[in-house]
Amino acid sequence: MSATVAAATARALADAGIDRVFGLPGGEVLVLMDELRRAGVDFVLMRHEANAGIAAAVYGKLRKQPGVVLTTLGPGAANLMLPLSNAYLDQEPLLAISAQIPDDFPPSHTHQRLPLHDVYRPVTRYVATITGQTVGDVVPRALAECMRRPYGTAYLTLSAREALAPAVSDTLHAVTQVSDTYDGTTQVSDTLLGALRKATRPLVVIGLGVDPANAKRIRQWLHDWNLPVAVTPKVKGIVDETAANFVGVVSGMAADGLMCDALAASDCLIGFGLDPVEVDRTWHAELPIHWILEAPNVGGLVPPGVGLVDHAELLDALMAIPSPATWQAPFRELQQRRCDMLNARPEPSRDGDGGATMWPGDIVSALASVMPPETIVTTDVGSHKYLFGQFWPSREPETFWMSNGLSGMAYGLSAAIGAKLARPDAPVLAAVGDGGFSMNAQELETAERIGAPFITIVLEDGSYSLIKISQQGRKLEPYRVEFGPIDTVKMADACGVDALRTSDPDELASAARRAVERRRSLVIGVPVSDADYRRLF
Ligand SMILES: Cc1ncc(C[n+]2csc(CCOP(=O)(O)OP(=O)(O)O)c2C)c(N)n1
Repeated sequence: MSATVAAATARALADAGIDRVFGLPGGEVLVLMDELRRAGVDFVLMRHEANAGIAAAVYGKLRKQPGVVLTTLGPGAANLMLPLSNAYLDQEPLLAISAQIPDDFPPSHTHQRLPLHDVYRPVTRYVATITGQTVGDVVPRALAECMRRPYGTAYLTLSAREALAPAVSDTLHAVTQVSDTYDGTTQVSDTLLGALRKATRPLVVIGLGVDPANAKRIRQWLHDWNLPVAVTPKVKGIVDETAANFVGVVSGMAADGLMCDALAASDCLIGFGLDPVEVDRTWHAELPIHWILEAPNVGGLVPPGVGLVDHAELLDALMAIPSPATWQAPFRELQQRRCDMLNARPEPSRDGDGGATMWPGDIVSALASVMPPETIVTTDVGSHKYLFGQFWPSREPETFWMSNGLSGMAYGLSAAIGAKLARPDAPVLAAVGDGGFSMNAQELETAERIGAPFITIVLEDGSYSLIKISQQGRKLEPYRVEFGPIDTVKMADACGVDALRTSDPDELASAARRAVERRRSLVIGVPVSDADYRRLF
């Protein structure tokens, strides 16, 4: 007897090395869930499908395979828009599978029927229905499409009825990955050498299009040639940000004015894997950039006249020749001003209730002083993301995760769960605002239940402070950007997680150190003032 479609789907996922599927069930996916269990694929039960999709994508990207999220039809499937959009714009490999009404149900059966394929087609590169006829082809194809660079998304539906139908063949078709055609390395390195020979203020800007496997080569090349380097937020850690040649993080984080000055001051900008999907201004289209791309950028875009080049091959070729010129830290003064910003602590300020607040720079410095270099940091979206994005001193590749192509709130905590499952030995730290925390704090219970402990820092300012600051910047009336307090410590306590609140940097550092040593989850509420954030932007 041939296997059911559900069994063949589960087998295809297991055969592809998928060991965990994240999600939240409904009646229509129970058969598939059961087949996944039988195939040895764990189901990570979460509290919201959007959170499950985000955790899955981070888990997948860290494990060099697609993350998989499974939901029911209708409302569960509708909740997939955020994680699919995020993964699509942030180059994270994510396969979403949901149930759907069978195609041949009468048209009058409108209950929970949504045009899901049409809705998700624009944010995925592959959409298909799993049937007995297609299961052997569409599941491996969807997985392969997610892993084609830039990493992307796929969406499959499987009706509860079809799940029980026999699969026509258990033999799965192998899908060969589409390979990119590369330009000659020599041509690219000659052009680069020519440009660098004349440059007095070169700046290498590394972006999302680099493969973390090339981190060692990149570091070596930059070191050998003594080249100044900046990164975009999503590749923080590809170079050691405590190194002398590190200039800063470009594209919309704190100290952005300084970073834009650095870009404008450079006479030779090298966009190494630079993807404008992270850039919220237009300098990438206005300044002359030597693009060195290995794969197309999000949306399949490649700047006019630019060919693709194998980064590893190019870096090996560059390192074999001596630096074409010498540069004496041309951005030294700017680098100093960036450091000074973090330490420009004003008089201690008070929060709205007159309580003490902590200077945001001290939060970063206190945590950086105790967390080991392999710590994975995730952030949510808001002022705190700008702070950590610019100033967290990332030292190792793949240790910093934020939603930046989409910039969607409710990412940080879910991403921390995916990261901890993928890297159980690394400490994980989620930095979130009190607005974002209230969107998905319930996932703290998930983390406890599945044994994925991490530290959560909640920066409490009683507002959607980034939006408040934006209102102030446009000289608009303050309007509907402040909210009442929800007690962070009680929220954590309700989810079974230890918590404390402090405005003392030493107490913050020692609490974080203890949580790392004990391998326990801990939530730390830190009162901050949005006026302080403004000094950093
Ligand atoms: C899902 C989603 N909704 C709305 C926004 C717009 N937005 C960007 S930042 C922000 C404020 C976030 O507030 P909070 O989490 O408290 O962080 P803070 O800015 O105070 O650090 C909002 C509402 C968004 N990016 N994502």
